[in-house]
Amino acid sequence: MLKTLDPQTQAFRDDVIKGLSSPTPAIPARWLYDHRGSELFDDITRLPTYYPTRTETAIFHDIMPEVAARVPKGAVVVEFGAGSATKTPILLEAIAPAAYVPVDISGDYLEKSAADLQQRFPSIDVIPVTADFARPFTLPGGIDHLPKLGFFPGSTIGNFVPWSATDLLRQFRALLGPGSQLLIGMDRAKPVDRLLAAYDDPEGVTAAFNLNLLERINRELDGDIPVDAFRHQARWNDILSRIEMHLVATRDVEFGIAGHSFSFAAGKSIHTENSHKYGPRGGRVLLLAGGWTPHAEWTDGDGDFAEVLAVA
Ligand code: AVJ
Repeated sequence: MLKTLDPQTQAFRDDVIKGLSSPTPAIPARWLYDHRGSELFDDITRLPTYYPTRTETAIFHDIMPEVAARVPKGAVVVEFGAGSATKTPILLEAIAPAAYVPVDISGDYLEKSAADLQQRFPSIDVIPVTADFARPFTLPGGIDHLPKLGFFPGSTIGNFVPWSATDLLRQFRALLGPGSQLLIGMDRAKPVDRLLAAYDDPEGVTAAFNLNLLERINRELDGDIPVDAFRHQARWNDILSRIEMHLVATRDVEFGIAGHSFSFAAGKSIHTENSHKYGPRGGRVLLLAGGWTPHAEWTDGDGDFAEVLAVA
């Protein structure tokens, strides 16, 4: 039976049907973040083996005076993503911008976090924008004349394959304008055992995060995937310098989603996320290719994670 779906669910269904019909099945990583997925990701950020969040937070505490010295007074901070409750306040505190514009596709979560930040920073004009930041959108009115700082923490850029990462960076440049700056977090390449532990924790939280995608498909798209027939796997792809998350069928299975049927032989996988890891040069080249010239870069003492400030 044909059901009328909201545009978001329709886009989800189209991505899932198309993705699972491919000879190399894959589903775009953005669909991992429904309400449950966002909760599980939050749990991931506190895992002992998941180093990026705590490392970047520590870097922020160290570098904010230097960042503030390089950002003009009365700027507008545009954050790509709703903002992390721990990282965003460190930046807002340090640079005291005139306005803060968080951009996120999930309207509910965005409104909530924007309201919290507005209460905490009454002198900053908090203007949330509900949009997919990976697609062209426009900034709210009244801030055209102010200097802009783009903020893209968390190594989210690593979830985009390099050609689409450069497209995204160019789109940020077109949005913010020449002369604007970008503060971006990039995870660094490091020994494979540490990377695998970060994406396949002994507690099984990342496995639950990944498997939630199948539960979401069953919930929202009228699917009957036997979730227990899949297991989480983190793989290091050395030639592409990235962690890949997969869901691997542990036995032959057949299932249906929104009226389409699929069959997976044991061992066949669904590729659900990429997390690219950059060396110092590679990270800078990516930014340059995207139209941004790095002018300052900071890492933690172990060189696990980098924060780059670049100018358009
Ligand atoms: C927040 C999207 C950057 O790639 O490290 C964490 C997502 N996936 N564990 C990352 C993620 C599995 C995370 N990003």
